[in-house]
Amino acid sequence: MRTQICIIGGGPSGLLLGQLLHLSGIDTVILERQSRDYVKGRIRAGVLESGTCDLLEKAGIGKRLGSEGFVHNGTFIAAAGRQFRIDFQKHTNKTVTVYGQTEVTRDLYEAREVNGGVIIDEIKDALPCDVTTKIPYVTYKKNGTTHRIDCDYVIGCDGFHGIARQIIPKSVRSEFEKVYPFGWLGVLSQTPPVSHELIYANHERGFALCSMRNENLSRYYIQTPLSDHADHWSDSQFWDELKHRLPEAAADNLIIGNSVEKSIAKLRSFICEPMRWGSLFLVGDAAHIVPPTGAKGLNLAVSDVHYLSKALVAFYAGDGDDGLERYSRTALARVWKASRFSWWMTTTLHRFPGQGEFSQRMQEVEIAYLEASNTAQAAFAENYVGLEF
Ligand code: FAS
Ligand code: PHB
Repeated sequence: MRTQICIIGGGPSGLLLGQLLHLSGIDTVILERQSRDYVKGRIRAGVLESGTCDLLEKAGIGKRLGSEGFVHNGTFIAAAGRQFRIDFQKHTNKTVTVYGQTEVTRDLYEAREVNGGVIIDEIKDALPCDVTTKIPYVTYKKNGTTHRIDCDYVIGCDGFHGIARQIIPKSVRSEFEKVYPFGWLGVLSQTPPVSHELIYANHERGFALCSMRNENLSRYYIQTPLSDHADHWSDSQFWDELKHRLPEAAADNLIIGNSVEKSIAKLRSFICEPMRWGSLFLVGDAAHIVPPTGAKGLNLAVSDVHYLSKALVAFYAGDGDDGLERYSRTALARVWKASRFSWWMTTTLHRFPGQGEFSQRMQEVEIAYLEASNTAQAAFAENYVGLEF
């Protein structure tokens, strides 16, 4: 088989790249190791930056996002029993939209089906080959048979545990990593959200986050030790602990119910440089991971897709490969800034094991400064709604 662009990974970044290239008449094949239903069923991110919403709109999948997404003009920060609000609209004239990654992925799969785009799922052993040449190809197994796809470029949209990044020789690859000494226990419940906007809570018992998916589907997270397992937590234990960590008014307002999903996610900051190796490009979680505290994971994948799709469209339009040459540098510049914000949110709002009194006071002062300073709130808002592409 031959195509112009072979995309490894049918998650949001692979699908969105495929969609944008399709709209410019560029042929792509997507290889995915899981089944479509498995990918569509995954529960991950929930907050979309304004730039992400604009690009999804441009990709032609803005309809449901526009009608079902929750537009948020601000967010709440809670600490020491009180909470204050940061107004995104006032500081940036921009908003974020709460619309689950599950929904984004579903919309992208539907668009791909409508376009007749090729997705080969449940494949094994995808392997990019000859990526240091201008005639790369990818081999993979499906139902025990080995297949080959010849292409111009191979795009690694295969997430943190994918194959693409491993292809870049260690001698060329630099990896920057910080693993946080705690996880997030997330619960999805068919209950009305506790607040019309998100609440990020710093508490002596640990971090907590109140988010949502729709009027009757809420998403809550609490910080837990890495040694914890989701099945060690009963629903009532989860609700009790969450109530402890929220200001009284919010705790009184919390409507509890049975969890429909419960899982623990590890927290890490990770960046791989470069994001290109010859005819191989890395996009999204394949190149970088951020702790979810800054709600940047999916949004960073989308900004990579923004830069790479523009560069590929220009290349196939005969406008040269300057954009491809600059891709890694351009994407990484935004990745590092969003990683800094995610690291700062995580460091400021979580309790670290063995955290000393000095760093405890630093956290308290950091939050007090944010509460009191218009400038600090403006900087927070600018980063949260998303830095310009
Ligand atoms: P993805 O990981 O989504 O997709 C990669 C795809 O490649 C997958 O479908 C995988 O099956 C496939 N693949 C992997 N290896 C392959 C191979 N060898 N061959 C073929 N296919 C292969 N972000 C937030 O902002 N908020 C959150 O609350 C949040 N929660 C998260 C919870 C979890 C458990 C995880 C892992 C991430 C979370 N994120 C969150 C970050 C998340 O949103 C990611 O940033 C986003 O999924 C990145 O999208 P992709 O780069 O497309 O990678
Ligand atoms: C979510 O809704 O899942 C969510 C929202 C904000 C975050 C992380 C996760 O920072």
